[in-house]
Amino acid sequence: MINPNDKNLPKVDVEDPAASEHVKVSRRLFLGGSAALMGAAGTMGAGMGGMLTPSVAHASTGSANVGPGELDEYYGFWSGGHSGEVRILGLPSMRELMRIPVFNVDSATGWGLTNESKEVLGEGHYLNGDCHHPHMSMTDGHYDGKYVFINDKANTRVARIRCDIMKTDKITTIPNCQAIHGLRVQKVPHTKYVFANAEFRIPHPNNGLNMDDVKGYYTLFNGLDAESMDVAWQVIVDGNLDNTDADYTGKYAFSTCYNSEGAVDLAGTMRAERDHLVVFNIALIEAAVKAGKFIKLPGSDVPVLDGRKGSKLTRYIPVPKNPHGINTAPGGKYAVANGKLSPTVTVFELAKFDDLFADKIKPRDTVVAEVELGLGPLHTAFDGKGNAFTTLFIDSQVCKWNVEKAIQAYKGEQVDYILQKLDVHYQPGHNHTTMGETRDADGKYLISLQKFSKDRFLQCGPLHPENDQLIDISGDQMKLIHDGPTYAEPHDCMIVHRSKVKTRKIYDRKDPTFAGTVAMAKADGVTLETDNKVIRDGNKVRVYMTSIAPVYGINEFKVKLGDEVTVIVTNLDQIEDVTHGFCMVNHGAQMEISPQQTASITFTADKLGVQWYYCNWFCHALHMEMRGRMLVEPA
Ligand code: CUK
Ligand code: CUA
Ligand code: CA
Repeated sequence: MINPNDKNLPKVDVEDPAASEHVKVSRRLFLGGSAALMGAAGTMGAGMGGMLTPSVAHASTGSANVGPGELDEYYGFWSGGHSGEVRILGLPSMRELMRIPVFNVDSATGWGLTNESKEVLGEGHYLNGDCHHPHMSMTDGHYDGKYVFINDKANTRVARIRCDIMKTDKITTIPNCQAIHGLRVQKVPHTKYVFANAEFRIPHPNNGLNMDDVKGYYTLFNGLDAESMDVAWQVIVDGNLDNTDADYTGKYAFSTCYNSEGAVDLAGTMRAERDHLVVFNIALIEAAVKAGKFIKLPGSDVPVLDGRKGSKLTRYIPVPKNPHGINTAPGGKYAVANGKLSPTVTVFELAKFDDLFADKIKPRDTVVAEVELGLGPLHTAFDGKGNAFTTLFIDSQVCKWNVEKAIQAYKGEQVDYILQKLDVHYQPGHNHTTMGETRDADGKYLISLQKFSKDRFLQCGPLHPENDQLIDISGDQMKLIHDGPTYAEPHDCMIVHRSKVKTRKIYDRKDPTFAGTVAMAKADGVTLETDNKVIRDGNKVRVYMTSIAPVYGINEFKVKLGDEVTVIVTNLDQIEDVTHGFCMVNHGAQMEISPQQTASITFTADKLGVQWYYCNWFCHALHMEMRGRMLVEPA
């Protein structure tokens, strides 16, 4: 029997600057060492030990080809749509690198099953989610690699993903409203706030007594504190809210509204020729909160401010017609609202917002262009060179246009502001350029996310994947270079240069994601890194075990029928990529334990007799043998 705490087992210090070299060496050590210890030849040894450090993809564009073993230049963070998760793709290869469970339940990692993830999700959490807008925290308009935030339209939540481990660490349910849709971050001076639109108007209080008073319904714009993830304030608005973005001064956020009519049926939402953009003045909102000029709605302590028409905190700019996306250009000079039912985009000059709030100009005076692009403009991305790329949903095209030329044309000059239209397949929604929502827009690639793939892929039954197309925009002409099927309507994504993302190779033993479990162990007198112990506490049994490839520290443990069993596994392996699992057969319990991580799962021992558990993440030549028995005796 191996002692998992044997000091002779290979170790590697990952904090060492030469860690990658160490990891390579330790991989060989690990396999050689384990084989020697077990007296058995590791069949996967040659493969893993022979792994070379991948070379870096050359920076040229024009092809999605990234050779075997080469690394992509960009991380793409993809909303998983109504799968409720976030996915990481490599660009330009479009290879799926990782899935991050957020609002969903994930069998592979145990997200939604482990005690640590349940703490993030909250007790009695929903099993579904609907993600649309992943956005990374920023400092001075640059991605800072700290967090990715994502909305859940389905259950009115906002989640945060920690980018050092790529796991969800906070989820906040937004009170007093329904369906969080548009989400963006404050770009400057840093992401103090996450801005989140609640889409659907509801009665207040929503107690079933005033449902016919449709005019009295309203919804709220939300500012979340990015660090605490508490809702800092809410602003009541006229109409509903669709998408949002922020400027590059930190002063303003703005949201589109498609239902200024306040309708509750489809025809009603299309009645007016113009809806609006609501502009929020962050400093005035903060001052009003500080001055106590707010109300509280039943059900939360969050300060609620009145930002309806006539309020000092907001301005309403009329925009045609059921506008959808709102996108700030990388220079920070302009923002573009996308007309959806109008073939136009509306360009706002953001510097004019100061005068607008000073009542020196009228709302429409902030509009410097309103030009036709084609049918169904939904979202716009930028190349950082003055060009914009707008998806035309109905035309199934991306339209490349020049912002300054559009402004000249709007003034009446004879200029062609449309530079190119490229067919995409089919019906695009969001699009996104490399680094395009930051100051670092580099104009290399554009992603266009299509809602329909129709005939682009082998058919897999009536349900089709979406089609995410990669377009090279580095030259004068857009060039389509890759079709990427995705599952469950991603809506939106963002593309981050890999230099901005620094992930941990293994867990820090002090990681807050399992701090609660560490505290529980301490109360039980257990040291997770060394002890293998079973603690009985009435009919609750806590089984603390270590794991190191290919053994658990506990080979068998006894419980009584009906006991509530919590298994806590601490993975002592220090070798990158050696993740263990824990699965209790026939108990619906399964989880991931990555190197140096602690994870725990609770289930009822509701079956008599021998109940096997096993490691379900392939970790070693003797992975199949990594298992043990729970012996369940009659109560
Ligand atoms: S939305 Cu889906 S295409 Cu939810 Cu950002 Cu525009
Ligand atoms: Cu441990 Cu598989
Ligand atoms: Ca409307």
